[in-house]
Amino acid sequence: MAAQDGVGPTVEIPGILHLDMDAFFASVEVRDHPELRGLPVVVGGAGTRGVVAAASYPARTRGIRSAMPMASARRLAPDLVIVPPRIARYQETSALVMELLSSVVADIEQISIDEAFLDVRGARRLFGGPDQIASLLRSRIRDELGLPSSVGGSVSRAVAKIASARAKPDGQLIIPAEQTAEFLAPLPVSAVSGIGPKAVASLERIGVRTIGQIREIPPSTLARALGPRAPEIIHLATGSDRTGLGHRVRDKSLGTERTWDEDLTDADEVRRRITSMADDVARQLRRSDAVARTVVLKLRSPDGTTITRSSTLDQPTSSGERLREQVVALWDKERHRLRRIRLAGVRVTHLTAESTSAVQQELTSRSALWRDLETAMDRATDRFGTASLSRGSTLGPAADGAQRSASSRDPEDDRDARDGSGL
Ligand code: TTP
Ligand code: MG
Ligand code: MG
Repeated sequence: MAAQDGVGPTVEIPGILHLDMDAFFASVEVRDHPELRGLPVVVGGAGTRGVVAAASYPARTRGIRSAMPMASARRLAPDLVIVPPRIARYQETSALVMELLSSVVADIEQISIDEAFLDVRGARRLFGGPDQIASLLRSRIRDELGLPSSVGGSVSRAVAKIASARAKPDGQLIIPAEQTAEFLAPLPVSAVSGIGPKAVASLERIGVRTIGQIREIPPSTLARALGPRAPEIIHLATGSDRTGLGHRVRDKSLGTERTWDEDLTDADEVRRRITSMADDVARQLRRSDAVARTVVLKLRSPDGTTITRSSTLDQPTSSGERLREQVVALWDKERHRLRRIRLAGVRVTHLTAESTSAVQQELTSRSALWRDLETAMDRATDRFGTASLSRGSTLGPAADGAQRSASSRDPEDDRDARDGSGL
C-alpha cells in the first residue's frame, strides 16, 4: 500500500470503504432477544403472503434468502423463528451506526439503512490504513452496538461494494490497487452492481460470463454488444475504474480563477500569482469553516491548451501554507508544458465542515501555529483589506504597500507573493 504524502493526482491506497451490516434486521432482533442466537431467524410477515425481509446467517445455511416467500422459508427450516418487523427500532439502530461511523471518518455517504461508503484516505494518519480503520469500525460497532458488520475496501466504489459482499459475514476484505484486476477476474459480471440483467444477457450472448473474460474480448465486439456502456464496463474489467473518486467531482468546491490580458511568460511570476490565489482560497475556506483535501491547479495557454492537475492531501486543511505548497509543487511539475499562461485557477474540492471533521486537525504544532496565525490574519484582512497585513515571505522588494490597492478582490494585485517557501 503506497502511503503517499506528497503530490500526485492519484493516491493509490484502497481508501474507499463500503460497510454493510450483516443480516441487519435479523441481527438487531437476535441482539435484543439473545435466546435466538444461533437459530434460523427471519424478519418478515408471518402470513401466507409474507416474505422474508432479512435472514440470519444460520437461516441462510438452510438456503433462506431475502425476498423469498415465507412459505418457502418455512419448508426449508421447519424450526424457523419468524420475527415481525420493528422498523422504528432498525431506523434508530441505523442512526447509531451512522453516528459511530461519522465519529471516526469525516467523509461518509449513507446509501441505505444498513450501509455506507467511507473515504478514509484522509483519516489514515490518525487511525492507520484502510485495514486498521475497517477493524476499528467493525469492533466498535460490535462492542458498542452489539452487531456484526462487514467492510470492503478498494480504490473504487464499485469494487469496495463487491469486496464487502465477499467478506460477509463478519469480515473485511481490502483489495490493494494492484490486485484489483486479479480480484475481479473470476467474478461473474453480475457481481458489479452497475451491470444489470440486460448487460449480463448481452455479455452472455458473446460468451462472456466473468469479469476477466471481458478483457479478452476485442473492444469493437464489446461495443457492439453493450452499446454506449462499453467503455465503462471495460474500465471495470481492467481494474482501472475510479468511480468512487469520480463521483466526488460533484462535491462542493470553491476556488478562484483569473484571465490576464497579457500572457504571463515568466515562471516566477506565474508562481507568485498562483501562491497568492492559494492564499485567497484558504481564506475562503476559513470563512466558510471548511477544510479541503484536494487542491486543483488549472492553467491555460493562449492557444486554449488547458492543463488541470490535482493533488490530494492526507489531511484536510484550510491552511494557506499547505495549499501554497501543493500548487507550487503542481506548477513545478507542469511548467515545462506551457510557455505562456493566459488563465490560471486554484480550486479546492472534497470539502468537509471543519466542525464535523474528525480528521481535519493539523497534527503538527507548526501547522497549528500557522492556522492561528492565518486566522488572525483573516480577521485583520476582513477589517482592513488585504493590503494591511502580509506575511514576511510574501513581501517582495517593491512591496512596501505604496502601490497596492486595499481591495481584497484581486489578491495577486495587492499581495505580491514573491516566494512560496514559507517563513
Ligand atoms: P441488506 O444489507 O441487503 O441485507 P442484510 O443486511 O439483511 O444481509 P447482508 O448480510 O447480506 O447484508 O439489507 C439490509 C436490510 O434491509 C435487511 O436486513 C432487511 C431490509 N431488506 C428488506 O426489507 N427487503 C429486502 O428485499 C432486502 C434485500 C433488504
Ligand atoms: Mg446488510
Ligand atoms: Mg445493505
